Amino acid sequence: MKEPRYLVDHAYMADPSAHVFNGKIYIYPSHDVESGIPENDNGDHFDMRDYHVFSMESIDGEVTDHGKALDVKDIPWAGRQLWDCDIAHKDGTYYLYFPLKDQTDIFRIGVATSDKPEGPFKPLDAPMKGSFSIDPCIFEEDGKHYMYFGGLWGGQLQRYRDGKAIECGLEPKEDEPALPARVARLADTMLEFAEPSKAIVILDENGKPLTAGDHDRRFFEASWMHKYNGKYYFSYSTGNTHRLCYATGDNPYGPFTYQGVILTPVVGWTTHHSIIEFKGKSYLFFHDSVPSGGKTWLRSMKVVELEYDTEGRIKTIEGQ
Ligand code: FUB
Repeated sequence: MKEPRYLVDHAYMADPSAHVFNGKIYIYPSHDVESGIPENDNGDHFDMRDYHVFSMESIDGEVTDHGKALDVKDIPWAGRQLWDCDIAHKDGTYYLYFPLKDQTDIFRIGVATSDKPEGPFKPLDAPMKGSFSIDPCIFEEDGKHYMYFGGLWGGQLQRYRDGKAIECGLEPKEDEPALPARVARLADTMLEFAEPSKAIVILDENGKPLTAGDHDRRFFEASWMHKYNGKYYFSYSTGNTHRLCYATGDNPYGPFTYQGVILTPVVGWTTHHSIIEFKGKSYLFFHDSVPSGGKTWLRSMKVVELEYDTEGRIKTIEGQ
């Protein structure tokens, strides 16, 4: 499968988090809707209200929409905006992790559970203690689960330093180290963090942290973690320069060294992805705004094969 393929055409779905459960691919996207809210840097126009889960038995086969899996109306602490979610499976229970603004308009990360990968999911009464910002991504290794998260601007990451809320809420100066994504191991219950979150530091070719002014390479949002040939690949969006980039390291916490671009800018402002291996090949799930005629808040999910060179470098895919 060398050409990208749109996965569904009956609804706008973005930020696809793909996983393999029971031999099938399950996809957990954001469900884009026309909210009528004008576009702004705060992302108010991304006013999503529910999640659907999709599955497919083969990469080029039929895609099943399992219907509504969670509705914002059923989340007791909900304010607004269900953004990019992700899933984990442990001991027969599926845990859906989702960012949502609470009733004071602060993004927190919530959890909902189900005994089936397609849901429906039942939300807990409160968000995860100590959670903040957006875009949770779960990586599992040796029975341990790690959550990567964070996103700038509308994702509110600039309001925190070292995991604590700060008064000024501004990004660092251009020549200072960039604000990193965060990672924390999950507790055995899967419902809380087992430790304070740590910074995901991305180093340049000289071993120095990428700076906040390095907009072409620094982390913005959309964390994803996968492993290939024993190396840890942390991938992410650069936001306002619209690239998906990656950095590699030798353990889940990093540090990671910047490697390059996975996907050049797509049509639309945001770019967001997941990477899985299925039946011996690797795939990039992502989105663009081509079917909506370029509306950044109405995105459609796609998949394409992802390839490595002999040294484990990801071959850059053209977004348009
Ligand atoms: O879908 C809403 C937000 O847009 C996501 O949380 C970000 O990663 C960006 O794709």
